[in-house]
Amino acid sequence: MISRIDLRGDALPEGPALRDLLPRADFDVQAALEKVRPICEAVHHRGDAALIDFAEKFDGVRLESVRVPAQALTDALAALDPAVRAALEESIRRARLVHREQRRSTHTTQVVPGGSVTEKWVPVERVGLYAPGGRSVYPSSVVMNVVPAQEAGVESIALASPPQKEFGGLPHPTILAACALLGVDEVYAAGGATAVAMFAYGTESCAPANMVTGPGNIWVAAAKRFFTGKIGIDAEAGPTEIAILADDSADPVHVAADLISQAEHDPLAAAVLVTDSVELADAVDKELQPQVAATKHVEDRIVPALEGRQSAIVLVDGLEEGLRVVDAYGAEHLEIQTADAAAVADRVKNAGAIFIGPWAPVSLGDYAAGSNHVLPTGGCACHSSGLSVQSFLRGIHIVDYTQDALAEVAHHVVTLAEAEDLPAHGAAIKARFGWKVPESK
Ligand code: HSO
Ligand code: ZN
Repeated sequence: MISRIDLRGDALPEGPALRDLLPRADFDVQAALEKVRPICEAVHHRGDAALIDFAEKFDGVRLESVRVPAQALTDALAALDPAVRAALEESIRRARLVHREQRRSTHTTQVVPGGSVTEKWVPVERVGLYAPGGRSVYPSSVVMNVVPAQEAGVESIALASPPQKEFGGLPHPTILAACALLGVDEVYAAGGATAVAMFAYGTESCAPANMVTGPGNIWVAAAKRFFTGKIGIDAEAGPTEIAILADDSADPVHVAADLISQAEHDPLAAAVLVTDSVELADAVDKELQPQVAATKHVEDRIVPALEGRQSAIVLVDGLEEGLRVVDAYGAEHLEIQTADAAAVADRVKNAGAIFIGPWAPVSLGDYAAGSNHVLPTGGCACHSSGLSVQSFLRGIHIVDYTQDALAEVAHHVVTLAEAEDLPAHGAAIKARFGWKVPESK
């Protein structure tokens, strides 16, 4: 069901060459970009009317309005299964605990007497969050987007999610209920690229946002790329990934269950086991069959995900090689199921989130560890982090120098300006000192 890549024997290649040996999904955002361009342009020119037409075309329902009425949020919360409500509340509570501690405080560096630089952290003013619909209706993702934005102090938070035909054109009721629980009352029924365009340009009913975050399919990723440079985005989220670094101490039942858990998201989801134990590889292989047969979403998602070129069992010579492989891969989620897992995890350089040992499966992080589940995919963990309070903050430097403090460094500024052939830069200093460079003390 899952292919094998045998990297034992020869020394592992370095850098990108090693990455090329590892499995990864084709997720061609560039190709999707041309398809989303006319959608974005239509929203730009026709506003709400375009959103309503696209909802009819893509979601099969004619909307009366794009903005979700407040009553629909209240009703959705009232109708929410109490067990789901309790679980969401616990998820929110834990996420708040973690994200609250990510807040940053203003810091002043006294560079010289009379010269200081203060860094003040300012939240993004207005953020548009996207919660997918269709194959994935994830109220947990509403929590993971809203909590860091709120803890960062974002004042204006709006959320969009695709209209659902069976709910009269409203977004899915659990999405609405999650919004109500989190105190988000500005919600729109808009899906995919149309939602991103709505936030980027603004329409009659939705004010433009400074930033759009949230997971989504390739159309959402392409729309984010379309607007890069115009608005802030979190990341172009690709299909979900789990990598597990395991040795012969791992339980194959757990390993198989965890691989399947993320394969359940998408036929392009990636499940990668990296191990030096052929016995474990064989046992996991054997274990996959009955566990897959016993679950849901088998033919449409799990089997294609596990059989796809993005998933594999990678055999390595030992733990050192395993660490090199997982670092080269840069998984969205990385589980360490080895002896002394915490120490091994400490050595990992590239991963969106790391899950240590037998009692911290990715599913825990998806819902209720307190960690964020919006994480870098496609190897972006090598340079980016998951969603956090920091994602919604801007650090602004405030430069405050006295006349004496400027005089003291003026000659260096003028020298560098001349070295860069930018004499007007130097002149801006000299103009303050009778057009002369002050004597350095
Ligand atoms: N594993 C997904 C998030 C998710 N899982 C939502 C369940 N619901 C990406 O981190
Ligand atoms: Zn998940």
